[in-house]
Amino acid sequence: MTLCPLPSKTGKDVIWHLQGCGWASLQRKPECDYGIAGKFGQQSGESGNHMTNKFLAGLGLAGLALVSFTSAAVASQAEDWQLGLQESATPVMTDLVFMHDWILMPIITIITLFVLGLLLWVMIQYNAGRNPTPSKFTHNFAIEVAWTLIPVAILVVISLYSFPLLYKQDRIPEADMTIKAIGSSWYWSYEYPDHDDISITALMVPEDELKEGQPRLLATDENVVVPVNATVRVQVTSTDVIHAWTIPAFGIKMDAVPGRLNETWFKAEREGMFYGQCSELCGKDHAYMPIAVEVVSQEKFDEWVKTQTAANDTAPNTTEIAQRAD
Ligand SMILES: [Cu+2]
Repeated sequence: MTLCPLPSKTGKDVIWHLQGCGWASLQRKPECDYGIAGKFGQQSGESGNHMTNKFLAGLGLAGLALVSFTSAAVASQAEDWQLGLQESATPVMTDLVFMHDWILMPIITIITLFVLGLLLWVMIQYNAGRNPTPSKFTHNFAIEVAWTLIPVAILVVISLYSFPLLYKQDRIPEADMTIKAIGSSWYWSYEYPDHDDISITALMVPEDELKEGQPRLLATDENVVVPVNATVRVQVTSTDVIHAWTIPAFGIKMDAVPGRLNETWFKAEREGMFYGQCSELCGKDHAYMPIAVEVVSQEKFDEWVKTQTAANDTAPNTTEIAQRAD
C-alpha cells in the first residue's frame, strides 16, 4: 500500500502544513497525485512556504480587527484559510491568546505604522527635489536617547505580561493525574501511571481508513483520553530523536528529548477532540505522527479506564508499528 499523504484535490494542503510541520518533511512519491498544491510545493518548495508565511503574516498585520473575529470561528484543529490562533481550551491558552491579540498585535501594528509614516515623511519631505542642500549633522542626542529608551520601555511593558505567563506555563499546579507521552519514529505512545499503567500506542489513521469526522493527517487510531477540568501533568520524552508534543488549543508545545523527562501541564475546560502534530523536525515521517486528545466527562473517563485496563493485557501490535516506522 502506498501512503499518499498529500492529496491535493482541494488545493488547500498548504494551510495544513503551515500548522507546525512545513514542507521540508514531505516525502513525495512518484505514484501519488499531488494536484494543485503538490505542484505549488514542487515549483516553489521551501521558498513557497516562506512566501506564503510572509503573505499570511502581512495579512494578519493588516487585519488586526479580523483576528478576534476569526479566532472565534475556528475549532480545535487547524482550519482552511485560518488566521489567528485556535480557540482556547485551557487557562494558559486563554492568556496566550489575550497576549497575542491585545498586547503584541497592537504594539506591532503601532510600530509598523509609525515606521511606515517616518519613511513616507523622509521620502516626501527630504527628497533631492524638495531639499537640494541636505544638512550635514551626524548626531542628535535627544533622538539617540529616545530610540534607546523607548524600545526598552516597550520590552518592559511586554515582560510585565509575558514573564508571569511563562511561569504559569512552567510551574505545574497540583496535578489530578499524570500522562507520559513518548515520541518514537514515527508515532506517539502514552502511559497512564495513575491508572493501572494503561499504555496506548497512537498511530496516524491512513487516509483510506478515515472514518466520518476524522481529519486527515490528524486522527489517530487511539486517542489520549482525559477528563474535563482535570489538571493533567504531561511528562514528555522520546525513544530516538527529538520530537515535540503539541496541542495548539491547549497552548502546549514541549520537546520530547531522548534521555530527558520534560514536564508540562494542561487543564482542558471543555469537552471535545483536540488535535496537534509533532512540532520538531524529526525525520522523514515527521508530518505523520499526529496527536489527538479527547476530553470527556469524568464518568466517561472512568469507563474508558475500565475498558483500557481490561484490554491492556493484550500486547500492542508491534508488527504494524514496525511496518509504519519503515
Ligand atoms: Cu516527531
